[in-house]
Amino acid sequence: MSKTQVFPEHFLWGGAIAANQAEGAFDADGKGLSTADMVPYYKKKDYANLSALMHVSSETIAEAMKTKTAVGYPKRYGIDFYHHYREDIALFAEMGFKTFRLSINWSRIFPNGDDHEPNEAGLQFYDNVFDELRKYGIEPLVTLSHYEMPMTLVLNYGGWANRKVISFFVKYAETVMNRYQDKVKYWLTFNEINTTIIEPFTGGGIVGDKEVNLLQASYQALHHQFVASSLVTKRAREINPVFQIGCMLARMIHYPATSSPEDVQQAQFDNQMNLLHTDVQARGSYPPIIKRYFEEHQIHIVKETEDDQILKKNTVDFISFSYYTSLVSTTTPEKYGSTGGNLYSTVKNPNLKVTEWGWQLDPIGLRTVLKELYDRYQLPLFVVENGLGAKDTIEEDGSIIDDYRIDYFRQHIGQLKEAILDGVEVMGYTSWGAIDIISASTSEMSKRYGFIYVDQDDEGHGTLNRKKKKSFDWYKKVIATNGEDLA
Ligand code: BGP
Repeated sequence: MSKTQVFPEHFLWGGAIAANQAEGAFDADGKGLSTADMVPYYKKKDYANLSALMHVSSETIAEAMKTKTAVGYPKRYGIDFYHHYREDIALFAEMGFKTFRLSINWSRIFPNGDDHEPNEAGLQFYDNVFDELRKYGIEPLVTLSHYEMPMTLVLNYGGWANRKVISFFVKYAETVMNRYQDKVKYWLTFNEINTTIIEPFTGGGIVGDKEVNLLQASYQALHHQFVASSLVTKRAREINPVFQIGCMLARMIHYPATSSPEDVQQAQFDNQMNLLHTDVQARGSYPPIIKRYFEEHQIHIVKETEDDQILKKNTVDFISFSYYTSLVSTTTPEKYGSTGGNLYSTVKNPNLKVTEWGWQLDPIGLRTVLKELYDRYQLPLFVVENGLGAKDTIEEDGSIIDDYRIDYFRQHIGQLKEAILDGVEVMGYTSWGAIDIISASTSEMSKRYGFIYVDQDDEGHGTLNRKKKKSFDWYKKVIATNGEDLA
């Protein structure tokens, strides 16, 4: 290592996608319908109320279950990664990716979730993808659950609120971990597991209008996911001790709106309720604060006697998280305006600019989050989502000059570097949306994240042709210099 090298020798540079936002082929080769296939494209959008955009009611589900085509359901067609993966992976390899984060779509492997046997065609697809990645020496980073729960488990069992789903998930995880044990080393259990509380249908297959007490059902579902995640961690170590298992949190760091003790206390509480998830998965037990919160909200978690031991004995090897923006806490929200921010709204931070989608731009927040997570858990960290959703335009000469995206990454990778200099152990960095894909919250295509442009509009029209943006070569250079040259 030369004296100036800040990033570790084998730092895992790369990019990320999710099956439901990229693959398409929603009903191909035996795949069943997943929760993501229920989400229609809403023409009218309130960006300050993201969960409404992801919200799915019983009526929406009934309509979607009757609809046999992909028209109007962007997550059913994605960017057709299912048929383009060789071309796309070749582009990732051209950028020099060391790793590529993707999810396995649970409903491609067990179409109904409770099937006795897995769907061989689904298993074969991911064999092909992993073989393609390894052809270029790209290490897969696999998310087992990224908002792709089989709909049968929602309709017939009530989603994750039903404890039976634990066994179905463990069986799915065992199947793929056994199948790909020589091709995949890095595994994440639940993407942004805190989504189960923020958007219960997306995160936990809970249909809001079917639940008498949605908060109770959501925390019960979350408990089952914690147990499932721990059982999968246990099985992973039995299957192949080489495996590295990580949890995955949407780290929503909250700043106090003012130095008033009330605002500081509110921010501390909001941060504790977010870090609750990594507390359980990295420390092995619920934090003390949860007892009062559950009592005050009449939440009673039904546990089996062995649950606490399962959580305690099977904690993760590393902590991964998404970081896009920082949020603000206050006891007097009416004093401030509100804006969006990955998954839910927040009050405006007057010190920060916002993206076209109202997400606050806070690169320094990434350093703050990295230092705080490392202080709290002393486990290796992995930034598995960070990126800028923006409108890209194609110039006369066909080029796409996304300097704004380069700037976003330059600043955030710069703060990642600061955190490493601060002594934080970071395994890797996978930018969100290695390639333009369907937006999770809005189902838009126009909210573009990729280094690679995909010709498709919000209504699903386009050639699907891929085209390098200016940021493609910039990121290629960052990786080639192991993070030294961010110019
Ligand atoms: C996270 C999801 C990703 C990704 C990202 C960007 O919540 O884990 O799937 O979509 O958000 O959000 P969006 O696509 O809504 O802009």
